[in-house]
Amino acid sequence: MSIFDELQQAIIDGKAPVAKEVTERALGEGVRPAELFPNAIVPAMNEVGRRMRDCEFFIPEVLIAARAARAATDILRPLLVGDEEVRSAGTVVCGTVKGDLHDIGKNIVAMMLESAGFQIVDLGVDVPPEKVVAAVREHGANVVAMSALLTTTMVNMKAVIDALAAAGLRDQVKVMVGGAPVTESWAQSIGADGYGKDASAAVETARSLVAAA
Ligand code: B12
Repeated sequence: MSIFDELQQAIIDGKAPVAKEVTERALGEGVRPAELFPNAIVPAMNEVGRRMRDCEFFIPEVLIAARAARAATDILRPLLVGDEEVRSAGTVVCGTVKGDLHDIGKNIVAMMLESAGFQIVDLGVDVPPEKVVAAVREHGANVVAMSALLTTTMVNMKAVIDALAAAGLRDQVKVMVGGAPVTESWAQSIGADGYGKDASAAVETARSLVAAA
């Protein structure tokens, strides 16, 4: 079993101490922090999602798996900053939309953006549009990055865009969206400036949006 498989299995099994130990061992063996996301953490949560959909897992198992994923990401977060050349690429206000409590993907995106040199203002989960508007104003953000994992909360991305327009800020800030149910065509239909299917794409999108501004 590779070290990636070991971490993946620890997360699926919800074993936070094992996830922590395997993550530390992987780093000790010279694995780069960013490699653990596509090779272990993201596939593990995808498998958890499949089991949830197929009724093999219920909320408690999912929460325990999420906690194990967190044990790994907590170790990786400080290491990612500075993984790439440190520079101020821009300021990103990020959050999960109102009504939605999923934050694993959003946190990974925030970490990868941070490691790519962006300043991050993370508003957390269940974020109302007014809070995004206030944060954009306060921090002079270049980009807003919104996450949604529920088909029922995706519409709240449009509410954020509308609130930015109503506040007269829409021309000053680019909006990118993502999350499992979000697609490129959805992003276009709500008037977002960009979409990313995963955290690496989020970094590429944020860079191109800032460059085009
Ligand atoms: C973990 C989880 C939970 C945990 C969340 C814990 C946490 N702290 O996040 C808990 C148990 C709390 C939970 C609750 C619920 N969940 Co849930 N959950 C999941 C699960 C299994 C995994 C999500 C996840 O973390 N994926 C891993 C991450 C890494 O992937 P990701 O979020 O997609 O993020 C990546 C990309 O999308 C992208 N990305 C993400 N955000 C952004 C933002 C930007 C700007 C960009 C560019 C890119 C980007 O980059 C990320 C990294 O690569 C999914 C199944 C799935 N496969 O999605 C269901 C799922 C999302 N949940 C679902 C449901 C129904 C619920 C509940 C309603 C269940 C209930 N009956 O109570 C509640 C809703 C609570 C609420 N109000 O939000 C459904 C949604 C169905 C739908 N069509 O809307 C899913 C799809 C499961 C299913 N198959 O039925 N859930």
